[in-house]
Amino acid sequence: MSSKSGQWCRAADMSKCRSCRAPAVIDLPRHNAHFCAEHLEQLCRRQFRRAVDDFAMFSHDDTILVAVSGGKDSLALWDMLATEGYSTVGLYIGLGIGRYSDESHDVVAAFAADRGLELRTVDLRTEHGFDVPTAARVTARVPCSSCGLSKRHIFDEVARDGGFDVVVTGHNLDDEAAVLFGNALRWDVEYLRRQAPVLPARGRFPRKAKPLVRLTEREMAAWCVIRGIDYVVEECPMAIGNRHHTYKEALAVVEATSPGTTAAFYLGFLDRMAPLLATTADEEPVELCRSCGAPSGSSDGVCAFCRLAERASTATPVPVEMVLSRGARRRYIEQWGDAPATEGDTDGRP
Ligand code: Q46
Ligand code: ZN
Ligand code: ZN
Repeated sequence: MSSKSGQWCRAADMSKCRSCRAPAVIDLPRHNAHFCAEHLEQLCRRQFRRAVDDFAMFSHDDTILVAVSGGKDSLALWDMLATEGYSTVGLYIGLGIGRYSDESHDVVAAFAADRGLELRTVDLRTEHGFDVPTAARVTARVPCSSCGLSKRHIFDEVARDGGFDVVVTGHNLDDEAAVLFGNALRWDVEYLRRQAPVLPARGRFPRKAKPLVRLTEREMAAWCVIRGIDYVVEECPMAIGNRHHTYKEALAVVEATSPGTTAAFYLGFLDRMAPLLATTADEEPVELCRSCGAPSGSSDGVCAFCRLAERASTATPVPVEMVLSRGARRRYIEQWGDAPATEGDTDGRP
């Protein structure tokens, strides 16, 4: 199911690279230019370095934990970091999202083995007794809610236990612009305030950084093709129909008629709005979880992840097909093959 996509290459046949006049492989309307493979790679590296430097994300002395999902962004990020000489270890979290998760793990493991990179894997079901579909059913909330909570908890825990200086994720410009759009639509000031490309370490929470914030989804897909990176093209089946998706699509409509709007929206926010929202550093919750030792911030002394694990690990495992809406399940079966017998159509998100 994984493959290198050719869809990124929509350069006009006779177009020339802006830098060297060789035949172009990609057009980038936001730069009003075409690029050959070599100069696209240079552009991506420049944007990556600029983000790392501008936001003081990390240095070559730091040990970096790279959250890898098997998608193009996180693998491109790991490739960039490794080829720029940073000290990295990959972290893959097995979320238990059916064949999508199985395939993602295989792709990440092959990427690491081919390049001699160290990969750590944490499997939710094996190590914490539950998976994302089961958590979604038990909590009766959208799957991304317990998934996000679990991923954040495990990133923090592995970084803390392993003595890593920073956790990096592959969020790109389109992702961050879509999140910003959603936060602005709700005027969620607290989320807006924390929407920074780097969050400093706070007590037992490690530093977090997003080095791809100046690069788009399409640029990252092109990077993977140029660099020979095999990645999982299919999206997480549980992403279908979520709000993040809708915001991305809305921005894509604007971007199509007015190239560069997405970058101006997000980078302008960082430049002009974020400084106005900045306040003093967040206080770390004083209470530590009595189950896992992580900062809990809750009065009963148990963190949200441990509360979730306690509930979900005693429930009967639920296969992913049973928590997808009818449309998402149809797509899942088209992409990943027929589903086992299910208990009926949930026809809607849990
Ligand atoms: S993996 Fe998890 Fe994403 Fe799938 S369930 Fe939602 S949050 S969409 S990045
Ligand atoms: Zn060129
Ligand atoms: Zn805990």
